[in-house]
Amino acid sequence: MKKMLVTGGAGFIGSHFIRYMLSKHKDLEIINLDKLTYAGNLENLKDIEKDSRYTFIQGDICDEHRVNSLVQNVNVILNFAAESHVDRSIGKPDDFIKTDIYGVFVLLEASKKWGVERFVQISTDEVYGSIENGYFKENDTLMPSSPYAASKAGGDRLAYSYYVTYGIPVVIPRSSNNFGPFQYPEKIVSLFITNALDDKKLPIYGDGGNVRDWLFVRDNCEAIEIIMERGKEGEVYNIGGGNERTNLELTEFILRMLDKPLDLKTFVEDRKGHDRRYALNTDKIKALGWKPNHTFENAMEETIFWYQKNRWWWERLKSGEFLEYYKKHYKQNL
Ligand code: NAD
Ligand code: TDX
Repeated sequence: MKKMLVTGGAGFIGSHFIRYMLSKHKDLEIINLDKLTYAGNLENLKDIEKDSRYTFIQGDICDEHRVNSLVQNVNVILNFAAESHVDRSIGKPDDFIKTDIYGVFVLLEASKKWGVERFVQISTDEVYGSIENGYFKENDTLMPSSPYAASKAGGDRLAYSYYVTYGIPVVIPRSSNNFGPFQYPEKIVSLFITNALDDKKLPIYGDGGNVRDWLFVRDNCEAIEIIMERGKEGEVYNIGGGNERTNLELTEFILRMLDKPLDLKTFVEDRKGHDRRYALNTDKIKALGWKPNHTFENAMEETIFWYQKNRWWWERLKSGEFLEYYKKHYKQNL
């Protein structure tokens, strides 16, 4: 029986990955180690919390003792745990450096001590920085432009160095922007859908011409599994949905789908160091047999429908800590 340690499994992508793996494989045990920061939410996994193959442990990936006690009993590690929001990293980078770099170091050291069959370090397209034209390939130069992206680049390359130096069987998926159910409502898709549902303004940074390549979260989970199973040790794999949209196009798409007035959109001060465009060449992961199974339109429709039907999930999150952060972050009164 395969035993996996999934870190950050109470967050957005990690929770989808755990659900996906448990539904696909019978002979699997998953331990979810999550600190439960503001972004960690056990309600994301309510449907599987009683599954005997699943164990949740609250803890920090920077905690060497906790990590070692778990790593000695697993075959595979998937590190999803991270501080993940660019805007928060601009305001206060401290926790990004701790979790996204030092936390990776603690996990790698434990892997070196106890041995693992696979170490999957979840990275991001943001490590490349911005590209005006063309597509980034896996061996292109990394030019991260936010403290978030730089800390992720640190974790990504640290994992690689443990492959080169100590032979740790590392693989590194770098995916584009994910969207789907259970995404903390601070990221553009979940924030804008939930704001629109409440007839609140949708704050577009700058001129709205920044481009992101949208990937449905379940397609990402399938790609991560393929990379874990078939990826070559020490290698990076880009994962992109092939759905480039400007933020303005995305915003208007959401408003139209919800039959809401287009004047809910409002232009606000630009993000500092705002990357103009992310775009990935995905030939390498496609050569492993992956392709996205969802169209942008169908996946977005499913996502919007989910937020419409699950107010219980996001209404609580948009009060308390979120409201404080939101008021501080947006100088404009939206
Ligand atoms: P998220 O913010 O929704 O979840 C992060 C999870 O990590 C939370 O459950 C949080 O409690 C946990 N966590 C944070 N610090 C921790 C620590 N020190 N120890 C243990 N747990 C900790 O993030 P997400 O959007 O699900 O992203 C997951 C991973 O995928 C991250 O590594 C992120 O960099 C990467 N990624 C995300 C996207 C995206 O579009 N969301 C795209 C590419 C890559
Ligand atoms: O209110 C907003 N208004 C706005 O115009 C927010 C929250 C965002 N934006 C813009 C900024 C970006 O151009 O929308 C775009 C997407 O922003 P985010 O949802 O914050 O995502 P991004 O910064 O692109 O990073 C995401 O994708 C890569 C994830 O948060 C990262 O964890 C991942 O690595």
